Amino acid sequence: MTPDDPRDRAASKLLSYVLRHHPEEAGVTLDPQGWVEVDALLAGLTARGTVLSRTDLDRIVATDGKRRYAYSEDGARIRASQGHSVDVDLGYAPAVPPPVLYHGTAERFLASILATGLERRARHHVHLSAAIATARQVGGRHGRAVVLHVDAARMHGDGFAFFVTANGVWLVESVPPGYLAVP
Ligand code: HQG
Repeated sequence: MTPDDPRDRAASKLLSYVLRHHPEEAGVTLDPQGWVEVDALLAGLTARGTVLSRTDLDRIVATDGKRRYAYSEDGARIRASQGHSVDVDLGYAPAVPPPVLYHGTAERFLASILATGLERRARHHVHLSAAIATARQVGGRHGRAVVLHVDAARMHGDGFAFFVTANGVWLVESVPPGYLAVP
């Protein structure tokens, strides 16, 4: 979370929680593509004790380091660009991935990953990064980071569908062990 203000950071965490996992906690529902009316969201958060104005929300959306949230074209709705556990279809079109993508994880997960491949766990997809540095940061959230190299070119050739989110995260259903390398 990159907003400078600690209150913005806390609000951004709450937004992720609501928009990806528990919209009911703010008294709102997501439409099938994950969108929620901004006015309803702000009213729901306020009722729950987090008073957030449209100006606050605009600032959080604009300063989030991973560009986690996106407004609809008319600015009336908002959604998380990725990371949901609730059932939404974000409508991303399949895309041709770069030849190599990276996945950061914790060292202690490595043996299991090399045995069964990367699984999506609680999320809709396995998340991959185009940049090693990003993958290392993602891995560091779980422990001592290790970066796996994913042979995306071969996976794509073998028929795996890849998607890229509005904030540049690459998504794929799973990565079988044969496409993984630990440098
Ligand atoms: C691991 C953040 C054992 C996987 C980041 C990961 C990302 C396995 C953990 C986004 C496994 C799941 C996603 C297997 C996968 N055996 N462990 N077979 N398969 N794992 O948090 O990729 O801040 O659901 O390596 O920047 O860490 O939310 O996924 O360590 O883009 O916007 O299971 O979350 O973005 O952890 O992170 P997560 P992730 P946000």
